Amino acid sequence: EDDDGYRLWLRYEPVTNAAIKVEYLKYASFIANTEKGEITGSALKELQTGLKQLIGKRVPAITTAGSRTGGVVFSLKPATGDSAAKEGYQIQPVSGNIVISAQSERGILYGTFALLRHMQMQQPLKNLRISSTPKIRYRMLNHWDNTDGTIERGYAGGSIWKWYELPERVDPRYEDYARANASLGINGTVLNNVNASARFMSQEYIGKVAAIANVLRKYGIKTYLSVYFAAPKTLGGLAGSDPLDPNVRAWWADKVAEIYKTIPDFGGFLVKANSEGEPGPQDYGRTHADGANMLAAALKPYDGIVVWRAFVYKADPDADRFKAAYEEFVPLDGQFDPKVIVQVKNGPIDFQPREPFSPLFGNMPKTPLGMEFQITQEYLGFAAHAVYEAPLFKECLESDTWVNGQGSTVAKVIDGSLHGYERTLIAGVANTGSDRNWTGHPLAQANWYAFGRLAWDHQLSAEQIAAEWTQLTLTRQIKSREHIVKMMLRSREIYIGYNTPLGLSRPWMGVHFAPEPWQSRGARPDWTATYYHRADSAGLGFDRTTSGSNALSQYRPQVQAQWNDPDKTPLPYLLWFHHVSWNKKLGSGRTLWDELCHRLYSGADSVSWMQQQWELARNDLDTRVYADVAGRLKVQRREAIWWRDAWLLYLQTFSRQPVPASLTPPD
Ligand code: GCW
Repeated sequence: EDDDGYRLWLRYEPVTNAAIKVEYLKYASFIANTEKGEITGSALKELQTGLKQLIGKRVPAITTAGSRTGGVVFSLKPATGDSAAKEGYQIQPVSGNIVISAQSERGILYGTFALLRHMQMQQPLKNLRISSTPKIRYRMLNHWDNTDGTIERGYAGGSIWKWYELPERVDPRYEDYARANASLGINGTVLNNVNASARFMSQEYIGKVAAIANVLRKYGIKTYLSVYFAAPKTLGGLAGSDPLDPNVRAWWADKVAEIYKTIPDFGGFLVKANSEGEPGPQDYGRTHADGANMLAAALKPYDGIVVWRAFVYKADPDADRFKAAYEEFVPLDGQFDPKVIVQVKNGPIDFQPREPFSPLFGNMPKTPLGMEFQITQEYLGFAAHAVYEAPLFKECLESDTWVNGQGSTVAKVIDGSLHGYERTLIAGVANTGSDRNWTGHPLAQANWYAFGRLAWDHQLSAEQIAAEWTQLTLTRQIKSREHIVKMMLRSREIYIGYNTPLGLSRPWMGVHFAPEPWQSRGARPDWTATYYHRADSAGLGFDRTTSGSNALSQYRPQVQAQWNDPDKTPLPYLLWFHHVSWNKKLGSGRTLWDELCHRLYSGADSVSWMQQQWELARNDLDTRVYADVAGRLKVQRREAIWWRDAWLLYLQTFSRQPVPASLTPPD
């Protein structure tokens, strides 16, 4: 059996429950597909593949069911609703058949994957009634992949895009990538890094991109590109790239026309501008809105959109980076073209293990704001540590911004229900690479899965998704599944425990893996660790109240009230907002120093607990997957201790206190 993880959650293992198999066979005489479209063709192919493996039967395709019963029927209805209704699907038994109905081919495809998911979990079909529509319109992956095959912040090998052999050779893996995404409802993908090479705008690369787009299209996925803002100058040979210069505007209009001639359903552009040294409109004294609107104008004749990132901050030692995106973007609210979506990272700093939600959410009512989550584990232990991210995603989505009173959650901002955004978006920075199992760490597949499931329906729970994924991917045995799900659900909190407890942030520089909290203010102060955690002899943490940077003022009063009093701030957020003295008694009854020691120790110790959970599931796991994860957990255990000790030895130089004896029993 091919259990190297390549098949992800689409393994279609034979159904073992005899009664269920009998029931499934009752609906396996035919698949009726009246449509001749490419996407329903993919749905048909997937269903045939799935059923062959699940129940061992090759199910013939027919064009219409007529009066026949005992099959699966694709029923495409006229499109009447909005875009969400168009992508949704219904599945139900109707006079002896299972009918998948939808208003678009995509809906049929998503319904087919939902049916297959149901069958992989050996659920009965009798009384099956599923009706589902996506809550967010653009559900995308962002790849940070480069032309040379490397991936920025990628930990699962090189890029799956083989630029050097495209467009002539099209790797079959692109189709499996598309299947996996479509099975979750992901409908867009940005192929290249936001630190973009201008080469992607060259005729040569547009041809390569088109070859990939031809594959993704069959699975309802649109292709997008990141753009290098200065391309008119560097590639086009113009004097500059000023967004208000008519020559520059004409260059982009021509470029867009060229792209659409080759890729008629091109999705649009993703832009990182005036951020971390990337060029942008500010180089010409223009605003983010000027830059975004210029690209929107070029895209005007087409369906494509502009996704403009709000990840900006300046090298100012006196500024608080926390406040930067809000300060630059809120004043521009109302100035963006309707084709523009502003994409905001979940937190105000940078994908830390725990951040408060970005204060931009809720504060740009006239501009659709999209969510950017990072699936790849840049700050979560790469592919060495097991961290299940759904709790992180959910924590942000469920945060209450209070902008329109209680219940104004971040989820309601990005799904458009709070401000009536017409275009809504959620993006995940991909964790996929050329490793045979796609994500390096076998359990990191669950993060790709969880992102996709939440992009479709942010109301699903982290637990439900973990249980589903484990069952589809690792084992159907309930006991073992429970051990794994328990371990997944606690994994992020455990990581935070030994890595960034109590609201610490950015204890790393460089590659973002090793503990380096001692990195002090250097040439670029905001690229040193001490800028963030502010350890000194008095205490630890960043004061963001009125006595400090007052970043809290960017939130509504009710949110401020949760975080502005150090005595009331929930401990997980404490050091995000307060500089706390070492001996201050916290709500836990311990001093700050003792609490830190406690959390660092229990975090590191809990990795052993994770190892135990994994051992308890061993008998129901594939031997290779078992061994792979067991090995990585050993690495994680060693590195958790390394993190703990690095923090403690460093902070001790300020606190001048011992680690409580209860934590370090003599051996
Ligand atoms: O977290 C930082 C990363 C950079 C990344 C940047 C961004 C793509 O360290 O590698 O660049 O964020 O999101 O633009």
